[in-house]
Amino acid sequence: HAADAHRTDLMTITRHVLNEQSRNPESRGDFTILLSHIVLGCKFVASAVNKAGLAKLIGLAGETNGEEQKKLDVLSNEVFVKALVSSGRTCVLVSEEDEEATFVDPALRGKYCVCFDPLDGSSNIDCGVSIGTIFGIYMIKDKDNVTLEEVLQPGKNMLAAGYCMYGSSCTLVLSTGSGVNGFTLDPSLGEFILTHPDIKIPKKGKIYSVNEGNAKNWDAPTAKFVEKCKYPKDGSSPKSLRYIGSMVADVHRTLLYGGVFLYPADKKSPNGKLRVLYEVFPMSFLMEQAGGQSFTGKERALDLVPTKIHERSPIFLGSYDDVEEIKALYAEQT
Ligand code: AHM
Ligand code: MG
Repeated sequence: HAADAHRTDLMTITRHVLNEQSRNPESRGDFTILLSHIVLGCKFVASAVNKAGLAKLIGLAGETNGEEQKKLDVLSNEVFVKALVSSGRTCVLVSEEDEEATFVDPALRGKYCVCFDPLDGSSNIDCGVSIGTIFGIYMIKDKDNVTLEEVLQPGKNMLAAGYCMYGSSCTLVLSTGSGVNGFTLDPSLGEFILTHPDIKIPKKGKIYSVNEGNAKNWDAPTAKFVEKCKYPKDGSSPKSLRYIGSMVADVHRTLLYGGVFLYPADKKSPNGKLRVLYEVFPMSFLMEQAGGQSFTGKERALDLVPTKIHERSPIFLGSYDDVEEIKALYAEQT
């Protein structure tokens, strides 16, 4: 029986990625090793997030009583940096938590660059709402002579990207450039199991996701688009609004249910809020891999060439047809 096969033939994330990589005869397992260190970081954060409400009572993992509690985002960053460095497969790291890029000690260097936001959705941490980790992976040509310029590549050069959502269950969504797959953490096994193979985003969606509190500062195309969502003129039903304020959760819902997620430019923040290297690029990569689109208001998001590591960009991503509408509104304007 198919159901039996599922229950007894577990496709773990490691097995899945090994299968994918084995299609490349030059693959020597480096990527799989890197990924297993990212997965370790995600498991640690999942466990810490689960205990967060109790932390005052029992302390978070790795901390003894009396020691001052580390903030969850700081703790998560430390775990990811240490896991990535010790993997021996990275040469440079960019984290939302660290102002400067981290260049790995030459003795521990590998060929990958990882850009990540260890715990995104900071405003949701203290109230137990879903938060997540986001990561994008590049290959560096010459690990021994890597410079910051090499980190500032357009997103389309990314090798892999993913996120882990610490929600009602813990879900890791990954693309290595041949589609998108979702894995759910089985806490009793401590393994991520393939639960959402080959995710495709619906071509058109019924949901829009945006911080509407910023409406008074929006540019004309954004305002027009949201107006169309609420008062469609073509006889279709209005879209529903869903906004969590955690990019990972809002993008995850968009990926599965369809629709659009936007963090546009506004008068107060002309470049929007979200960061190119570890928020906009990985999510755009996943969207395109799932059959959707991602747009900055000017261009395909993955064509953008960042000029600094913490650069921001406006972002509109989601179902193909919905993003097409937004592109048309921006084209009209110019
Ligand atoms: P953070 O890095 O402080 O957590 O901010 C990023 C988060 C995203 O997860 C989310 O999409 C966005 O900020 C929400 O911003 P806002 O509160 O302005 O709507
Ligand atoms: Mg963030």
